[in-house]
Amino acid sequence: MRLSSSSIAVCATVAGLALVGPAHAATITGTAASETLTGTPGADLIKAGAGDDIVYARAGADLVRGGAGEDLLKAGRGADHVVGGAGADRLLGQRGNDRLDDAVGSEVDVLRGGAGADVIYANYRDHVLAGADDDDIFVAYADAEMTIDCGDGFDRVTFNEPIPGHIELIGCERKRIVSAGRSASSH
Ligand SMILES: [Ca+2]
Ligand SMILES: [Ca+2]
Ligand SMILES: [Ca+2]
Repeated sequence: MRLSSSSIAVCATVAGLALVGPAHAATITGTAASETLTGTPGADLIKAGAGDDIVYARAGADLVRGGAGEDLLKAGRGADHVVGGAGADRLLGQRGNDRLDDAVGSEVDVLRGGAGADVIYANYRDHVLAGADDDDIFVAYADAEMTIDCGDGFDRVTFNEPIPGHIELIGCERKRIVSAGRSASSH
């Protein structure tokens, strides 16, 4: 997509009126079909919609929403926010301090933070690979065969229920359990 100065001005004006959030370099909205969407070097808002989509957000602090379907979401450089939505998704934060969200549904998602201090929300049997640097991982309702590889750095994992015995934790420096009315920590 080619960016014109007028499209940037329109986006900035809308964001200014709403007084929320940054202006987006581009807003890219997919269809219900499976498709490949590519962002700009700036901070984009990309909504893939239904279908099994592939998204390349490229550089910039992007917000990527996979929607329904089994999506592959590659956030590129920059501090990105990636939301998988329904379906067994693969979320790749890549470089930058990213936030990866896929703690919905019972599909097996793969969340890979990459370089940078990432914040990752997962659940069920998801596979989390936090990567380098200090990461924060939040787990809602872990189930059998969940694996969390915290990688390098001082990483913290917070569970909102007791950790099932069969969950695999690799290189996670701090584990914290927060359940209704009480909390416990281990190092
Ligand atoms: Ca789509
Ligand atoms: Ca971008
Ligand atoms: Ca999805």
